[in-house]
Amino acid sequence: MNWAAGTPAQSVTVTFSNEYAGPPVAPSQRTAAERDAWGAKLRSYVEKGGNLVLTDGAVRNLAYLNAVGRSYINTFSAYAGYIGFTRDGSTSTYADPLGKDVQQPGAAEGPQFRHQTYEPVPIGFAIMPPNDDTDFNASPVWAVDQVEWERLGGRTVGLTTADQVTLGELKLGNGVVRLIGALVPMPTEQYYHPFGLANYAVTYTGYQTLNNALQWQRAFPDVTLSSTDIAFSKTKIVGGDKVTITATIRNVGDAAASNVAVRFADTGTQIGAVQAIASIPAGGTGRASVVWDTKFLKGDRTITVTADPADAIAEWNEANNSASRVVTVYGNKTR
Ligand SMILES: [Ca+2]
Ligand SMILES: [Ca+2]
Repeated sequence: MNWAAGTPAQSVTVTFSNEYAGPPVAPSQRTAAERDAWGAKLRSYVEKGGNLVLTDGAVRNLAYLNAVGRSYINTFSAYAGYIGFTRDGSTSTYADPLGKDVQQPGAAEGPQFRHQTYEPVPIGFAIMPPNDDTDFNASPVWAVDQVEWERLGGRTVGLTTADQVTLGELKLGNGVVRLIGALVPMPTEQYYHPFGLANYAVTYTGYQTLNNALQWQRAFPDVTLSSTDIAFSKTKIVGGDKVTITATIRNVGDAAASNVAVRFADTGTQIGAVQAIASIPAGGTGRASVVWDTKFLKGDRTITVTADPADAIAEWNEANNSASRVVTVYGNKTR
């Protein structure tokens, strides 16, 4: 007991308000150029074979990546964060890799394959107004317009309200961007939250959906050739002939190969300059050739062709990049 204090208060009144009372959020200090540089780096990461998962407000990065127009990226509020695992409202997408294992015994499913992805209250979002017990939509959702998304080649796996994609994948180069529009929104102090705020409040479906989105096997090219892919412009070569050697390089990987260097050698000595093929699509072929001057040469020669000799390209298999053929150069005493 503090005898030095004044008379204790007779009563204490504590009030809570749904109105945010803190200072206004300061505008971003980033310049448009910095934002564009950020977007270009992210896009480059994806195009080189990465998997970029964008959730909640980060879905806006689709615009910074120049992948989706900003006007097609929407935000709205729902009673709780949810995704309907469907593309058309009448069939489910549970068989899609991004919908895998969502539909489990005991996992609640609403109309149109709807599953809740996060709980609103632990992260501060109200589910009813202050003075009555009606439903109140405060939980943020970010989405891309379905018509535009699919026009751009995006795959729709989930919707939150009609035509608003909240789960999907868009291929860019060798990689993918995946969006989850309702998963881990920033907690808010805007509403009554006497028991504090959690950092996130993901449901079973939220965890499973994120787990699905994080699964990714990067694609790689694989350039290769065999001895039968090496061809000569002459069937009988006589010393002094200028022979064009053509190599067919095959990309047996699952990603395109760019700037494929090809080196030709005659029994260990490089023939001409290292050649280049601008691009070989996955499953495709490209050709490179060089002129071989056989002046002063005679007898059996081993012609070796090596794709990516300096190993500038990461591939599934680095040990299948060379092949050789032995050809005979006949003497010609009159030359
Ligand atoms: Ca290879
Ligand atoms: Ca390589």
